[in-house]
Amino acid sequence: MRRILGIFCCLLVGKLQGQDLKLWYDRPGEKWEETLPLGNGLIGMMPNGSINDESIVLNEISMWSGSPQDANNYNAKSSVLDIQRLLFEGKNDEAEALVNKNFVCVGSGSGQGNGANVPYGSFQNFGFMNFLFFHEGETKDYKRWLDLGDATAGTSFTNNGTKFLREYFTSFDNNVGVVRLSADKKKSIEFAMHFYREENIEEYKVNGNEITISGSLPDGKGGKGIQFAAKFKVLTKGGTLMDHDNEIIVKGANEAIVLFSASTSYYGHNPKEVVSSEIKKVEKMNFSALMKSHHRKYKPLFERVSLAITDSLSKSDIPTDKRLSAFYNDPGQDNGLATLYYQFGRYLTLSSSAPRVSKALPPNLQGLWAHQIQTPWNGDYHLNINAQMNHWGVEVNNLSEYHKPFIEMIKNISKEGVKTAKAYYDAPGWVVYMMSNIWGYTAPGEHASWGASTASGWLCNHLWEHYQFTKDENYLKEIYPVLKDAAVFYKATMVKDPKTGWLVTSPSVSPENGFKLPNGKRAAVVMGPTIDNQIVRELYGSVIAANEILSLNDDFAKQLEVDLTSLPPAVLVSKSGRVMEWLEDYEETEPQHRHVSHLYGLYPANFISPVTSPEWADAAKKTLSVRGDEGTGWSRAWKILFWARLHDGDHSLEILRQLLQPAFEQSTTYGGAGAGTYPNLFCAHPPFQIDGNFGGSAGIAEMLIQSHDGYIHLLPALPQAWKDGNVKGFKARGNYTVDFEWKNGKVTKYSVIGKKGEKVDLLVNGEKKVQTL
Ligand code: FUC
Repeated sequence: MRRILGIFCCLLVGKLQGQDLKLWYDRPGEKWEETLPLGNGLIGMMPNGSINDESIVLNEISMWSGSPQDANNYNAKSSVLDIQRLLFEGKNDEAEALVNKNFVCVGSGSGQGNGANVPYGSFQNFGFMNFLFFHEGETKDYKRWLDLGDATAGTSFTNNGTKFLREYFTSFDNNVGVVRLSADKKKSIEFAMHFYREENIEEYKVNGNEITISGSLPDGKGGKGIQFAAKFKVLTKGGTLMDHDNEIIVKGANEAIVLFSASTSYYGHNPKEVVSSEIKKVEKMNFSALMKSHHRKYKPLFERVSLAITDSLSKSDIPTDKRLSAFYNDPGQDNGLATLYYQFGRYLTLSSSAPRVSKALPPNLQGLWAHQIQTPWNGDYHLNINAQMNHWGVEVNNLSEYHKPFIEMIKNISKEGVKTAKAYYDAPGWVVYMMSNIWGYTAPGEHASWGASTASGWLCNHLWEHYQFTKDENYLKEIYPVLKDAAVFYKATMVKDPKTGWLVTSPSVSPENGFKLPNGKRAAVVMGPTIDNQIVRELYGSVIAANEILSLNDDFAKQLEVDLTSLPPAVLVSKSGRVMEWLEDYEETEPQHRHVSHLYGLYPANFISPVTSPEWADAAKKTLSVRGDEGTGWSRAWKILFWARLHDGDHSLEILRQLLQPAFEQSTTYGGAGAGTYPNLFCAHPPFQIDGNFGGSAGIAEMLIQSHDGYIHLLPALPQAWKDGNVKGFKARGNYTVDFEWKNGKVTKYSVIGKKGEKVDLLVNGEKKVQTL
């Protein structure tokens, strides 16, 4: 039994009005980063809205080249003692040379981030749905848009007095993409349409109103890997339709609908059969029935949360790209853009993963959108911040089931990672290093400086957080062995630092920063970087807590309690008053490095808090002031969360401004140049990387609600510019759903939904409250 608690139980129900949910533009998209993303978690479409050359980038999330590979170096374990000895002796540069020789992966690894044609593989573009139209003369009233409220996009314009409308969506009900072309005058729809893919098409058939294609991607070992297929069907009202070469040509129609379906053999089925049956299922449905069934599935998910920040200066009436510039110049002037960006993050979560199907994949570095064959960094699952950040918002944003594909991936990785633990340490348990792919890659990367940090502990943070938010004990039972075996690995491999007696990981790195040694040389390899100390502390704590909750009486948990007393403190403060990144107070090679790994304990973990550890919180502030507000897209997003946890909403808003800095750069930079947000609101690392979108959206939620300190804190980091607002449907740890309103920076109404009879602790307007539900 659940019931509503608190004041004003009927508060805010269904209050979606006041939300700003549209991205819109007054010209077609010229670059990919101006086109608008649609996706149902399996397939994606990005129309550019061009008047005569409409090109829709097509995607399918399992479009991966490569194949399973064992990249573990089974001789690595023979070097580990030497590496550890060199680290004990302070010879980090020599240790690093040995790591690079014997403690990295074997073979081609990730292909140095260009793995499309090696076994690691690359997530890649599916192809393009290209239209040629024949509009001549004057075009006016051009507009294209993406509506987050119903997950549809559109393009409209008037050409020679006729009003044209193109509508696009990827259905949340059936696995199809739909494009409708219509006009306000009969017989006006004329176009030629074809499919294009740069490589690996084996079959391309045009038959009347259908195009079917199929092919296979390289397995990276000289053979064929994933098979893919797609089908397009053009349905017209009036006019004529014919096929010609590789095209379908429509003339003088009143309306046309193009249906598209794509799939791959990744799911264990025959993609050709599947795409045919998907099209068959919908071809008899009319457009409005298709749209209705899409809305029926999408809207309840999206509408779980509404957020409005009152704003007399909203700029929703100017195109979104121009709006971005205006916000960058004055972030206090368009609160609507902050809420739009927040909901865009939720929209991207819904569009880039499909927990409703088995073998669903979590969003990769680009969600599920790609316009290239070789995507940057293989569009993979980077695990030293990126794939994690993709999921930071899912719980608080009331999309908990969207954690599941990632959790399933973690479970699979944990099976493969048993080999890696054996190969590198001859250890029990499982480990994964800093990247993975759909093939279950777990070995370290090709180079120590970025490839030698373990991620298994950090992944367990997700397993645990999902429990924290859902309180689902059956789920906890299911993942307990995965949590435990991650701890088994760390417990078996940590060494005693001879200087301090602390138990530490070795070798490792603080992603992906380096430091200057007393001998003047530079290195990255250490024992016990702060992030590892925090992650292991957190993991041991979760195993101990899970063991207690499930009454397992597992002896191993007792052993961890003992080991916990020998771990380094979660934070060591340097002479300069900052959180130390390593056990030694080294000087960083890059003081403004984009990774701020030593503040893992501030977010996502909870060791540094202005309430429970104010000195550490001060050290975190100093750390951030030296690190600076800028950085790559995702780095800026992380800093929104850091400042929110430090209860400084104005600083969070300042970083949101930096995150929304208009970006156009497509080539890779690392230092923050060109970073920010592209016209289509995709985050610019650069290049496009979706983690910053998810992190930014999670950051906005974190400014408004927090629940990691044992109570629900409303408005923990409210910027002055966000004076009034209301929210419905945030989730808090403990499986609570929280609605509230605020005026002049003070909460005026709130309600919490939870389990009847439970007591919930709250902090509202600086006052602690205990309420019984
Ligand atoms: C990590 C980061 C980079 C980039 C890459 C995909 O290695 O350090 O900035 O985001 O992942």
